[in-house]
Amino acid sequence: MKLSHLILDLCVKIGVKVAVLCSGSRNKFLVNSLVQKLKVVTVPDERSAGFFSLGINKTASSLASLVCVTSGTAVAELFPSLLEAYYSGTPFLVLSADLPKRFSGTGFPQSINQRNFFGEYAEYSEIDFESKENLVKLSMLKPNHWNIRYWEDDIEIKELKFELINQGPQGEKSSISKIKKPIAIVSMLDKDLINITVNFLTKTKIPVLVDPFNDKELKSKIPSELRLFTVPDDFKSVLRIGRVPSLRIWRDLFRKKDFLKKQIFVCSQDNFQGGDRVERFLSFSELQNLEIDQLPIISKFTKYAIPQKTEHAFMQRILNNFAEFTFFVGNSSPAYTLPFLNHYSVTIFGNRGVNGIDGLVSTFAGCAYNLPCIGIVGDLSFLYDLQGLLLLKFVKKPWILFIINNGGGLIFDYFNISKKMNLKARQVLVSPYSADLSKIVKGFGLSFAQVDSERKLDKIRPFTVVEIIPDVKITQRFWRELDCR
Ligand SMILES: Cc1ncc(C[n+]2csc(CCOP(=O)(O)OP(=O)(O)O)c2C)c(N)n1
Repeated sequence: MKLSHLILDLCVKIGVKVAVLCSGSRNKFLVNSLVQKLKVVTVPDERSAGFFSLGINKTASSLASLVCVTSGTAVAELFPSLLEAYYSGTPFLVLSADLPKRFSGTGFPQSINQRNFFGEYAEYSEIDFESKENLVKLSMLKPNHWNIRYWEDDIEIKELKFELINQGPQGEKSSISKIKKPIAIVSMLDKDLINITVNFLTKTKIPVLVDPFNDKELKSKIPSELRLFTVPDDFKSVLRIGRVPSLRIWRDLFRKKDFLKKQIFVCSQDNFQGGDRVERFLSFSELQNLEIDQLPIISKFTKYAIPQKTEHAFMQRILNNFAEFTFFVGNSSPAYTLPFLNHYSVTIFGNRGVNGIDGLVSTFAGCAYNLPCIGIVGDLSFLYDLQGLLLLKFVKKPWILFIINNGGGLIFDYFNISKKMNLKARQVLVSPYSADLSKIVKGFGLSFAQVDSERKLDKIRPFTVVEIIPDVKITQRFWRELDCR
């Protein structure tokens, strides 16, 4: 059988359904085969393609798609999305075409050294038409890079050996039976861990900070009387359950001087500590027998009214109006705003592995390719990833993309901390720009709308890119009232 057919048959066998393709001359044999076996989405920019595939796999919770690229810088362009996949535990597979080994490092046109290109961030397999034995490895714990060496032609090959790796290094485990005055922070969990976690929290009544980037099944099952909105003063330990929290509160804990005295326990499906302290890892089965020594007092949460025309007000209205959709919320202000909203009845995805503002439109398009989806991103994030608009053309499921246009990276000027910066620094930090978002969107052949009041959101229908114009001054005042950094 031809090498490329063997590879693609294997991809189908492991559950891949979609190929996100960035064409080139060197990967043409793979293309020849993948068009026969998978649904194909094409985009010229590999960076965007990687994020699109990430979005598909994120919402599918499986390796539902792969990215196929040619050689050279094409491979390097995948680094950002691959890093995000690594840190967020999202399945990911790169098929790259390469030259015979003897060309590596010679400076031959459109070639780089692709061997183990992603280093520790990917499981590397080399498939070489000149080799008698080719072993393909698939890790369920980190991204996968299959580098395929061709020369002039696809070749006949008898077999590809395959190995599944699903046992990774485990974090330091210790048997703990009791924890003192804990608060819990619950972040993204795999589906099969939701009930264990909810039962544990309900039984032990530990007050819990719920990360908004979570499945609605988990969020809605956590009893509302246990939900924390701020951190109480009298806790002695933190039990972090799920992936590394995206909540700002998690980062801020490490800035508190007395936090050094607190104990941190981690119960997660991955092995990331999520901070600079030595932590103890618990398994989900250990959770069942954990005894709690006193609970902290749940701090009274003063209910605040969200002022109109703030980014918070727009986002709350979107969450309410489109509750039957899945959400993809971008990094920076949109992600920071979520914990201050009522987000408990919707599933929210994000790129919270490395919190980049790159690739957000493409990831959103990937999410929407799988599920009806609402996206909310900042204006700089939007401009960063215009290729994502090309991908939205492939999306048949209903989607709406909201861009919060506050005139740049306003996150750097919203919080109290910006008062410490001089005026010139504050001006350049926000990266001022001039661009007409309406013309950009229409140029891609997509419908566009602009809203400057929450009420106007009620008229918005799917398949539209919507520019939101919040009141920046009121939003800034509100952030500062909330006493955010
Ligand atoms: C790839 C990448 N580059 C730079 C940053 C640093 N960064 C964080 S937030 C931000 C500004 C984002 O602006 P925008 O998308 O408009 O959001 P908002 O102003 O609403 O917060 C930048 C540049 C980042 N997170 N990721």
